[in-house]
Amino acid sequence: MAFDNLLLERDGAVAVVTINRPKVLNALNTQTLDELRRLMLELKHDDGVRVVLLTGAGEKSFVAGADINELAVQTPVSGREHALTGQHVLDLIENLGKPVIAAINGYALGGGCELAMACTLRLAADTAKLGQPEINLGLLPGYAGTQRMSRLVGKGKAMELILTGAPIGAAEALAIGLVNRVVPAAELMAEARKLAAELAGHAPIAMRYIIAAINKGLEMPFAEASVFEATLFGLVASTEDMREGTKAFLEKRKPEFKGR
Ligand code: CO8
Repeated sequence: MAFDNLLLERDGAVAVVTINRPKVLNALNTQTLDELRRLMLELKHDDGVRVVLLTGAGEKSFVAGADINELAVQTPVSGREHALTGQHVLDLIENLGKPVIAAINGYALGGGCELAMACTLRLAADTAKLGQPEINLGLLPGYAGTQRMSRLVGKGKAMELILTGAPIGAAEALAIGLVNRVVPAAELMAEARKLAAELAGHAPIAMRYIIAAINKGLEMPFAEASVFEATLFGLVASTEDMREGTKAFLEKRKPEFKGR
């Protein structure tokens, strides 16, 4: 599959995807969103890929938002379609069934912050800046950022970040739970690859069900979510990987998971 605005590198079971429009700080135009949709679908169904790492090209930016050139000429109908398309792509990433790690190498603003929030885990360079500046354009987040932000950092902080539009630094993002870890900028990709390789060694089916249990379970009443968790627990008990994991523990050796 050829892409104009994405780079793909395979590093063992890790797929490294780079959004590559550095001249516009990797802003997401319609074409890039569509390329992301197609590539993520491919990676979802590729059993050789156990973890996806997502970053932005260049030193300055992860993704500086939706492409404002397109927003400036949107109509009510195209705006709605654009928002729905973005939401669909981010849902796909959130529920890919394998961890997607965002390596936030600079600005993650607007749609870029929303994209990072749809990822399973977020590592940020200490130089990163995150925020939802849509209000400054007379807009609001349209890729479900109002919802993911409130769920990640709580309603009060979400209101503050989205109503003021003011970006925050990596240290504050860590303090409020918007990112999982902050590392020196020069070490970001090495740390992200290390985490990705660690997760790639885990049992893929168990990871898929953990992601489903948390993502889907959070949208259910607690009692139903607990039953859902128990069902996934029962399913995972049928896997070769469960037998390998428990056997390896008892034999005091490292397990080798096959995704079966
Ligand atoms: N879209 C298009 N171009 C962009 C964007 C963007 N989001 N961000 C930066 N660029 C371009 C600049 O226009 C500039 O282009 P040029 O060199 O041709 O002038 C180039 O990238 C470099 O940017 P700057 O010169 O501005 O770089 P600075 O270091 O001075 O500033 C900033 C960096 C602070 C990141 C600044 O570029 C900025 O504020 N960018 C816009 C950030 C923003 O507002 N993002 C939110 C966009 S709205 C959004 O994401 C909505 C998502 C939901 C949409 C729902 C569907 C309708």
